[in-house]
Amino acid sequence: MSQRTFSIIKPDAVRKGHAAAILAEIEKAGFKIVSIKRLSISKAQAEGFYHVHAARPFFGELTEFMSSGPIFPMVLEKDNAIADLRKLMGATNPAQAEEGTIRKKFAASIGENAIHGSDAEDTAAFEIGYFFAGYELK
Ligand code: RTP
Ligand code: MG
Repeated sequence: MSQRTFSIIKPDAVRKGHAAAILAEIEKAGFKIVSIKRLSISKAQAEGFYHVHAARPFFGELTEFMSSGPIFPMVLEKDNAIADLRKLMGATNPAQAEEGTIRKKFAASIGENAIHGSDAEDTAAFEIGYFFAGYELK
């Protein structure tokens, strides 16, 4: 069944000029890009987005990084979108990511790992609402 998920092309990938190549991988894998924009977020906005990780030791580093430059938040749609995007992204640590995955191709480290993807239906709904208004999702 068709499902929506939320993704971000992270600041490292944007800085390196990989945004279009990552979008091409996403489209090639059968995702429809429902909505996309380019913006920079504050540290406080990054903290709100990643609130589930607030107690983690890497929280400061993560939110500093996510607010370090422009990002491309987007909403993607296909059958089984949430699980399929996670598969296409590869493991959080690019050193462990499978051949052919986005993190294997474009990510440098566990901290700077090129792309975000929602991990469940409830987090996808929260994350879509964090960056997009209803009128942007038609
Ligand atoms: P994401 O949320 O960004 O799609 O990544 P993920 O699900 O694969 O990983 P998650 O556990 O949700 O962690 C969120 C982001 O935090 C950074 N991280 N750093 N230094 C570390 O040990 C560590 N662990 C996680 C990563 O950038 C990860 O994407
Ligand atoms: Mg995650």
